[in-house]
Amino acid sequence: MVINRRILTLDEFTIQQMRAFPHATGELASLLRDIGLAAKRVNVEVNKAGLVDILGDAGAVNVQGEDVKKLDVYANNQFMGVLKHGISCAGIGSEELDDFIAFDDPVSNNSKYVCLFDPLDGSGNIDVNVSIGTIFSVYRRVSPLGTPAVREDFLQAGIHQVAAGYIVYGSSTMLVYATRRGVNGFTLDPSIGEFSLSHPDIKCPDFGKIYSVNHGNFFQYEKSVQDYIQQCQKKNKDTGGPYTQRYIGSMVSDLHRNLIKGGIFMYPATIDKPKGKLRLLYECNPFAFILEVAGGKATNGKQRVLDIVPTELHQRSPLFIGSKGMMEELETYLKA
Ligand code: AHM
Ligand code: MG
Repeated sequence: MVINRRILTLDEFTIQQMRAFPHATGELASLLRDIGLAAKRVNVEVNKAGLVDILGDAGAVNVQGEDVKKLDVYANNQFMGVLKHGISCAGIGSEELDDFIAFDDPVSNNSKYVCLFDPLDGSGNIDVNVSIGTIFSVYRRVSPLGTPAVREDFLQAGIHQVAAGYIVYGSSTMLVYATRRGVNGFTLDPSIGEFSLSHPDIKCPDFGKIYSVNHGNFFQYEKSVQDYIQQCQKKNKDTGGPYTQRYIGSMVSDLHRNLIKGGIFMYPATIDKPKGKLRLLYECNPFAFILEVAGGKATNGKQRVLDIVPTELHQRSPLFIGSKGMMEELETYLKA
């Protein structure tokens, strides 16, 4: 059997990254390894979702009044479990939990990071075999080492993220993560059960041809957003329009595609949801960080997403995110 030693696994890559930082403690590498492990476990369950009695609602309603799917609960427990038993995370916040959890044991209290995640985003799509994903973000805690994590550790502006990433359970399973140094994508190689570096140093093209938005809500959007959407549909030799509309309804898949191919994704405020639908801490901030590191932009329509100082864990925000050139075009409409 020929082993391709040029392809690095996730662990090899994160350890190699540490070589550039002689003072690195390895905590972030260890945290990413824990997340990779939980992702592999969730992947196994997602793949057999059609076979076992794991489909359907778990019978509970989460803090945001939405049905909780069984796989959401499973994924939440997996990510929480690896982080709790690891050595790098002082506590977590999750879309599926009412409040943050400080792990509060001697090792966790001496860990410098906290982690926020949406364990299974797009879970309304599970029953119909459409790609879903996990989103995570990592912050350095602001509370003193040696003490349990506190709310302020989680309520930091997105600009303070140390790392952010996602796992897309798609036609193949991929883990993509960003640090300030770059965005890298790893595809799960089922033959060895390892995430292997397949998409090094991802850059989001400045322009693309895709716009992603829920058209069903069109008449609920502000006029400026409606005008921009109509512009996307018009012939325009300067922008390359008309653009192509692609909307899976699974943010991780929609944004993964647009990150690679170039494009713009919008979840604007609507009359029914004046604050938007997506959660600032679990969905908007991690993707805003990833896209910005990759060369793109993200705003809530008024300000840069990463500058928003959150006041609540489950806060929602409108989101406009994507290729830099397309975002600048959109901004001319939003300003008008
Ligand atoms: P969820 O966290 O409950 O799964 O909801 C988030 C999802 C995103 O993945 C997706 O972009 C959006 O909801 C789709 O919402 P809509 O069906 O309103 O267009
Ligand atoms: Mg979600």
